[in-house]
Amino acid sequence: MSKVIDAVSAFMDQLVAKNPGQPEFIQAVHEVAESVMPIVESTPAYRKAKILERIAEPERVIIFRVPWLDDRGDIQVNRGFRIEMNSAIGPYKGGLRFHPTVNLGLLKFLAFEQVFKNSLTTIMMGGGKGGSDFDPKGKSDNEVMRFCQSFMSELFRHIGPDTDVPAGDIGVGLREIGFLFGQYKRLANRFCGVLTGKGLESGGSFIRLEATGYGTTYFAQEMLATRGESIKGKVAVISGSGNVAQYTAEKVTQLGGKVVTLSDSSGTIVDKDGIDEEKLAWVMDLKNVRRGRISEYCDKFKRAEFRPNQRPWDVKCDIAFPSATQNEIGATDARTLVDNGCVCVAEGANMPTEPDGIDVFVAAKILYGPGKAANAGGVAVSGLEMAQNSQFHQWRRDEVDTRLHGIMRSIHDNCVKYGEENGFVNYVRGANIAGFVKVADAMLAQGVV
Ligand code: NDP
Ligand code: 2IT
Repeated sequence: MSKVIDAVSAFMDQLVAKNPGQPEFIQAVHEVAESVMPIVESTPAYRKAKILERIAEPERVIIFRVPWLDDRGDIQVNRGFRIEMNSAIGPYKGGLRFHPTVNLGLLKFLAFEQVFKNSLTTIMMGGGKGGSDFDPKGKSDNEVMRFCQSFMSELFRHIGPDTDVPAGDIGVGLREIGFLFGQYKRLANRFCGVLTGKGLESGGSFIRLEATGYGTTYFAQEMLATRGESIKGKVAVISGSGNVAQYTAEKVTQLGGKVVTLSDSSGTIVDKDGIDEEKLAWVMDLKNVRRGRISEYCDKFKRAEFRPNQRPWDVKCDIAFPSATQNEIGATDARTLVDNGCVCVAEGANMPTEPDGIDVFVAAKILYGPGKAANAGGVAVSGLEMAQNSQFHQWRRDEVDTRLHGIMRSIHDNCVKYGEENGFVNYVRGANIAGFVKVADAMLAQGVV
């Protein structure tokens, strides 16, 4: 065991020295390295081929200037990125994030996570991520369009349906993908599956909009089933109020659970009566059409309470669905959740729990589904969208939903296969090992590239 610990720390020392100022990337790699090092150490071929060292180094990073004109006619300058992390098992695949906090290290963490997540889906997709420090909040539709057109004017030469296929993430939804696709098509003179998450009328797939939230809920269902439990009658807290949060709330409610919170970066709304279908429809209009703030919920639904600058983790629940952003659950929050009786955490967001928080969940032996397994439904349906686009054919809604459900079950089975230890499933280890082995074997087969 101490040999493995030494190997992890030697590997991490090199990684830290090579990647200064990238704390999220270091955090994400450390978690995977801890899980897979026993396998790397006991597989001479992996060690000799420097699989771990290569997997932590992006194949290619593209950084570019994105100038655009705001509504006053002033010039704005943002920075664009695309991290092409790993193409061993398929074309680079992963979302674009538009948020002021975006930088190289943040996107490298997301691209790194994406490699293992995509591997878990069983679809042929490598890992990538991109985005910009552009903030769509408070911008007009025309400003967002001009930004997207400028962003794509550079990105288009690097992507393609068999090369690199971006999609949405924080700040990039249907509207942005529409503008990005329009500009790609104009520049490349090709209608193809170069982006996923497109509108249904532009070659998108049924269920892609819902996929991450639905998939995370299906994953929670699978975890609960291992203990003879279900979502019916359970109280759920959800953070965020964007795409993932909304469709998690929808599916949890459909399955008989009661959702009592949503949040955004300004605070949390608590509705002890439950955010039912009707209230959720109002939230979707608020967030997706009127682009308002979640606090407005309490002006409309008077029995609900707004807690400014707070996260939902101290609200008593059975299940938690962190669905906003990275590092939103610390050790104290994790302890509060466990102490209040939370039995299941399914991560819709990427890396929402800090390492100390994960330790709390694992030590308490609750059902803890890490993002790269639990939220893989989004990219899985992106993979299905690519398959449909390559056939110029659209599958039915129920057909895609059935496939999504099947994929989430198989990811869960794989986590159990690799993560079971003395009757307890460590989903972190399970997801990391299952995701890693497939990519590592493909890299071995492809030689030193
Ligand atoms: P959206 O942009 O639709 O929504 C993001 C939500 O999270 C908003 O409510 C936003 O609040 C909140 N949020 C964002 N940043 C912060 C922050 N720094 N602090 C507090 N709240 C914040 O994004 P998505 O729903 O698509 O993404 C949510 C999470 O899910 C991300 O971690 C993303 O990587 C992950 N994910 C998304 C997938 C997808 O298909 N879209 C697939 C898999 C994972 P505010 O409006 O105030 O910023
Ligand atoms: O983090 C993610 O998996 C996503 N944002 C979705 C990626 C995709 O290509 O659909």
